[in-house]
Amino acid sequence: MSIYAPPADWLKAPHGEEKVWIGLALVWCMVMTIAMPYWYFFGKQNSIGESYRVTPIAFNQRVMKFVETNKVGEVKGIPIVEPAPGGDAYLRAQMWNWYPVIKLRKGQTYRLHISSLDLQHGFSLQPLNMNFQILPGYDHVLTISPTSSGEFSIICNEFCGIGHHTMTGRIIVDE
Ligand SMILES: [Cu+2]
Repeated sequence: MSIYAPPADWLKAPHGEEKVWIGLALVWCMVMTIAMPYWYFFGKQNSIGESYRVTPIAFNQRVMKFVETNKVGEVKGIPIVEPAPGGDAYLRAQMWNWYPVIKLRKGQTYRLHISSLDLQHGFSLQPLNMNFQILPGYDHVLTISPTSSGEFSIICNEFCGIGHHTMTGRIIVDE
């Protein structure tokens, strides 16, 4: 409730340039509405993946087991973990790191499980521009087959607090 009533003629129908801007916005909305499914089916855009409910505690246990059984090295105290071709890999997001470093082989297929232990993070694989929302309570499963080798950086692209900018990880793809 306002302190005093607005003048009776405060609401006027759109006119002149206003109409043009509303029209442009409407046309753009329609273009984007069609473009989104188009990109999904024909544009080789991001997979929507699969997702399952999982508690942060249970997901963390799977990550630890994955690291324990598949560790092949270490970089700056973070384990490098290589899943079996065709197997499952686990990546954990939490303020403010990605754990562990995952090592894959080019041309092989893996199921990459990603979840968060605390709040929402954004998985962004560079320089490929693959982006996924990572939420606590959900196991996001991406079926991936690396098509090029090298080192790929993971950055968090959802602001997640004071250390957000330091939240980086790595995926290594061998020939
Ligand atoms: Cu984050």
